[in-house]
Amino acid sequence: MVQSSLSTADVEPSLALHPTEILLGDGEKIQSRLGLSSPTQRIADARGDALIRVLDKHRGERHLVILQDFPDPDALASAWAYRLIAERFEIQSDIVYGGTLSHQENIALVKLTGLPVQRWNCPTAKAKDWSVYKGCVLIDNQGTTSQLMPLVQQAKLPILVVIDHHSAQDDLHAEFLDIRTHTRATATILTQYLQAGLLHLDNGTSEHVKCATALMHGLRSDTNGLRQAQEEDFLAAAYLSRFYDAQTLNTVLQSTRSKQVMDVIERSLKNRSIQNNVSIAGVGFLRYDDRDAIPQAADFLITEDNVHTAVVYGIAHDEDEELELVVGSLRTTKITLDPDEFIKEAFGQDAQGRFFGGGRSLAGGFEIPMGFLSGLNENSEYAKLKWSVFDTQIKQKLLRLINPEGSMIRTN
Ligand SMILES: [Mn+2]
Repeated sequence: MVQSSLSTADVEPSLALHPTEILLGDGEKIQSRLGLSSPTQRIADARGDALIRVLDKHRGERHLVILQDFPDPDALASAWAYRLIAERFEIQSDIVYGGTLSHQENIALVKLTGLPVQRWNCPTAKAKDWSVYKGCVLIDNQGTTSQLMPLVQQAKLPILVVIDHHSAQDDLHAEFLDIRTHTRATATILTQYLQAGLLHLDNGTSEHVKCATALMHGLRSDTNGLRQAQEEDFLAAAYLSRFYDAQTLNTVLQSTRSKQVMDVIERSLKNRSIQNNVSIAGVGFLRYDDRDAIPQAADFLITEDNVHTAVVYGIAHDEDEELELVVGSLRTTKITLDPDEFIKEAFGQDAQGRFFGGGRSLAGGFEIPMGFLSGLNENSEYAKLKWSVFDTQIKQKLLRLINPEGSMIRTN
């Protein structure tokens, strides 16, 4: 496919002279709609122009696009759309994640669309030649949920672009930041960039159709099947509907749950306790690769009558890397509950002042490293003891917020 590149040399003068039109390198013009449209659209267009300038500055380079360790459809799709946009500036982007692709829907999405993403677990990442990269890009995260970030710092890779909708983290410096905490999905933000003309989707290009399908899936999945979508998400979905492949999306959505996920859901049902409309369930130990079962269990628990918030957590252990940590997920339908604040307030910060988790609208997650207490679970008495300590402590911390009067729980 021949596609000429965008150039800010062409963009800037035309921006100044004719605010409604941006001329591209291939002689094509984008309607920037500055001045014509709603304030929201004008902001989106101005952001698109700013992104063009940053990409132009890094023309010809190779970048690392880092996703959270357990990438969700929103992250995967948005990174792909970003990569296609950056390609127009001859920028090569390698999309990587440090953990596992464990949710069967995500595995199906990647397989069916050929989504270009690579798993870089710690040994793989350490063996890579980092000198080929001139910078890194964070999509649908701000670096706090990736175990690759210490390696990024070690390699002294500058953060060039951040596009995200999670609550803003302090201490984040990048050449281009687009963090919209009120936007439901990063896929919506990327779709707005496409609509602003940063890349013209074409029905005849299979990669475009597949990327549009992934974006539609990402957008749906972060808005609970569009039930929590806002106007901008519907507008983005309407635009994607011209390009996406409904049949592929259907196949992705029909993927079944693995036995491990069913088992975790079963344990969460059995162990749940409900107070003040909040359902809390500890599920004990699970394999690191099955970590995605936890948000799925939370999704399930929240469907119970009179439950507006569900928190599910367990101890995930990775035998290969001797890694052990408490992972948890929060889901809520209560619009006045801010998952980010809730998780930060419940669990506080570690010795370095970093929070154990955070969130976005209606969902959040947390991870607590077990450090010295990691491993040696062959001794089942010890494993039981360890679980009961963490289980009790997490419940106490959650209940302090949910039920401020009687927060000390009985052990039974
Ligand atoms: Mn997202």
